[in-house]
Amino acid sequence: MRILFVAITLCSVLLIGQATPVEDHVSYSGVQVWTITISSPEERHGLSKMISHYGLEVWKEARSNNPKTDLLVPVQYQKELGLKLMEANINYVIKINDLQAVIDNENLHTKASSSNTRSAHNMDWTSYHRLGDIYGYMSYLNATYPGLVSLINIGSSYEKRPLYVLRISNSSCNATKPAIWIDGGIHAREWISPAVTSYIIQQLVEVQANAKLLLNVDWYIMPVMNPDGYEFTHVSNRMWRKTRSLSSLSSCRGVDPNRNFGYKWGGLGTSTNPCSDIYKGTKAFSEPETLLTSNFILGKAKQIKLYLTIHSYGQAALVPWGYDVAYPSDYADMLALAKSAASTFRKYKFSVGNSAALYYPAAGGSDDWAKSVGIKYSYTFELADSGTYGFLLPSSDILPVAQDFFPALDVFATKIATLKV
Ligand code: 0X9
Ligand code: ZN
Repeated sequence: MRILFVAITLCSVLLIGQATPVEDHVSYSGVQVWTITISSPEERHGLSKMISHYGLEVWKEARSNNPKTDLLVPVQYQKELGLKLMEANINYVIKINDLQAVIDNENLHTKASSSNTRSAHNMDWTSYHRLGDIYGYMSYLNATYPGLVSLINIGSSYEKRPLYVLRISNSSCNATKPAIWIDGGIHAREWISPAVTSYIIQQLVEVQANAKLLLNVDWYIMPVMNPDGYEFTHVSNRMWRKTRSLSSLSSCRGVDPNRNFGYKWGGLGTSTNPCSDIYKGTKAFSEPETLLTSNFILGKAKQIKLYLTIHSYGQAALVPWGYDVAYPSDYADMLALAKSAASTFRKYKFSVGNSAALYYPAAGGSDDWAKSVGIKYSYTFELADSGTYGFLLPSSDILPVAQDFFPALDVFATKIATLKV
């Protein structure tokens, strides 16, 4: 009896220990995604009042050429908000009935990393992978193709994860050819971005038919710029967007890395509230992720002629400036190249245009910063989809999205090859 009592006491101590992790797993059970269509400035005003009244999380804002807003509606507000929208004559549809169910179905084909101990890496493009698999694949390529690939550790994230850039080049000398930079995973929850960016790496390094893309151009590819946020979306909160830095002002964590770059920092479409998803941080480049990445790019700014950052969702190629509806003097060149790249897409149709006009003004973005330091061609690509699953694109869509995107790189490489370093 006494032994049993001790055993029960011990068990409960262990259980209590397990049940109080620092930050719990966030469940989205019953949370819905509504798409709301506004048809007048009055309706827009009414909707933004409702959003702030209920503190709703917006996935996508209505913009000039697209009057639709996607937002998350927790169970407790669904009835009341539905009535309010009906009273205000605002149209809405329930896009996702139970967000947690979609999250649970998103990545069904994941194989346990350890189940594949005999192969050299765990990467594939039929499931979304943890950071360890993506980094494991980059190390594998580095070891397997020493003449083609170099793995560059540019420093550490806030939580001390390495920040890796892969250089792909068939020339032994540094910086003789013009180069293309591609990054993914600035926003943690946009899983299709590291998936497509790592697919691009695979195609450039491992597919002989793509060797022509390396003839006149070097590539710098960083598939996960925000590794702390990315891991957090896998283990705790699937909808996390920001970095994971602690704030001295608040118990809310993280900075929006795409509001933290040092051009027009703190302007339109940014927040001073550490709890906001578009929090700009305490200063430009307050985050190690943005600071180290920007310093690396600056060190190669003469060589890098194209800056490409991969996000989701919305199927759009966004051309700077994004801090406001404003146009660089060579905007026509920038637009023409983006259009010709996007014209290669067969399955997913993209809109191409000025970032602030097509989406919304948002200052401190990486694309604007890259343009501001003299990289002539700088773009944000927002991959699929256009709103059905939003950030929760099923893993069976990775290959179709990646394969549709890849041919655009031929257009980019052809153009960049003509530019002098
Ligand atoms: O808001 C953003 O950071 C980007 N959209 S996302 O849905 N992936 O979050 C768009 C950024 C466009 N670029 C700038 N505004 N500079
Ligand atoms: Zn994004």
